[in-house]
Amino acid sequence: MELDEIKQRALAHLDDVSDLLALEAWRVAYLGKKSPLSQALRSLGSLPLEERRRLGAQANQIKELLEKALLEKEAALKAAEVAQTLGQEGVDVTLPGRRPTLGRLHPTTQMVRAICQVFVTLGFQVVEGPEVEWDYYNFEALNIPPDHPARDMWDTLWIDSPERGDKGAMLLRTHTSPMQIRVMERTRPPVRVVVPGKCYRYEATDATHESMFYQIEGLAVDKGITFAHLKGTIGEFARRLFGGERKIRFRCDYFPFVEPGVEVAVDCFACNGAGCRLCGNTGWLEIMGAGMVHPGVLEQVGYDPKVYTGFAFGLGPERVAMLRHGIDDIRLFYSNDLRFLRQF
Ligand code: YSA
Repeated sequence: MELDEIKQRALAHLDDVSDLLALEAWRVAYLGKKSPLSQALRSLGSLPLEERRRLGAQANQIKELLEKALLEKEAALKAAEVAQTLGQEGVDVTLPGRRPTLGRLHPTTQMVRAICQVFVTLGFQVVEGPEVEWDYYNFEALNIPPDHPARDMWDTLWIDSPERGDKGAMLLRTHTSPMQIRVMERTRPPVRVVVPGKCYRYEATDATHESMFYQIEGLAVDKGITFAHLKGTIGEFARRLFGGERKIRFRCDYFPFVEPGVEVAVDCFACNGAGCRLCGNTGWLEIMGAGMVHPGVLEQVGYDPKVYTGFAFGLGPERVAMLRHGIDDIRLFYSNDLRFLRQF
């Protein structure tokens, strides 16, 4: 077969090739060892020199051309195959992308972080502690011995544990105050910590009570700490969280681990103290319990109460978030209703 004829046939046949399998057959037929082109190249040796040169150059040119045509055809067939697969799967690459769903922090977490951040700027460290506690830390070391009537203030979930040791029974902590003891046991003054964390109480839920909720504890102990430091710190905290003009009210309250003990309220930021729905027409919003650390508590951890004094406080971040956002039922925080959670 003439070289030119080989070229014409190969190119004509390549036009009819419609898949990769047929393309491989074409390659074997026109570029393989037994192809007319390879045979022609092999037979060149028997020709006179002049003719060998001319036909050799022509045969190599045709080989290069066919190899190039093979690569182009292969690329075209592969592209067509991809396009067909996408078409079968119904992928329309011209559609706009789907927006990924972004998560967000739970409103309680946002509130806990905002409150801790204020105290961090006031020089407090953030520490965390166990939710499963010993009676000793939750009650005894906080001046609440067994059978003390003050235990009724905290309806407790007890844990049936074989381990008892010298720290008494195991329980789910009812407040974050046990961390006051744990922190003082392992540090020497000065102490300045805030402790966020979950607490548990065996109580019926209602619009302002959950059986699992958060508290943030604060503790400052050093030489010369007075009630004025407590007032100044809480006042600054309230102004930073609720706005610059807030007034603070302290009224006597009872907690066995402080002396004196107080309940702290800020004037209502919604009505500026005039009285409204948010503050129940009192003009005040209660935000925490607080007081000067009881000398008995200091003695319990080996601090000399004649040398060191301190203040402590405990607040509920859900209640603060309720005040801030006008939420009227604490149960909304933990009932996993996305319509509620997506608002924050
Ligand atoms: C008091 C004096 C201190 O020197 C230090 C801490 C304290 C607070 C004390 N440990 C305590 O637990 N007091 S408390 O029982 O009144 O709770 C404090 C706050 O926790 C409440 O003001 C409220 O915001 C929140 N809280 C209590 N029980 C709750 C609750 N939040 C939701 N559901 C409940 N069941």
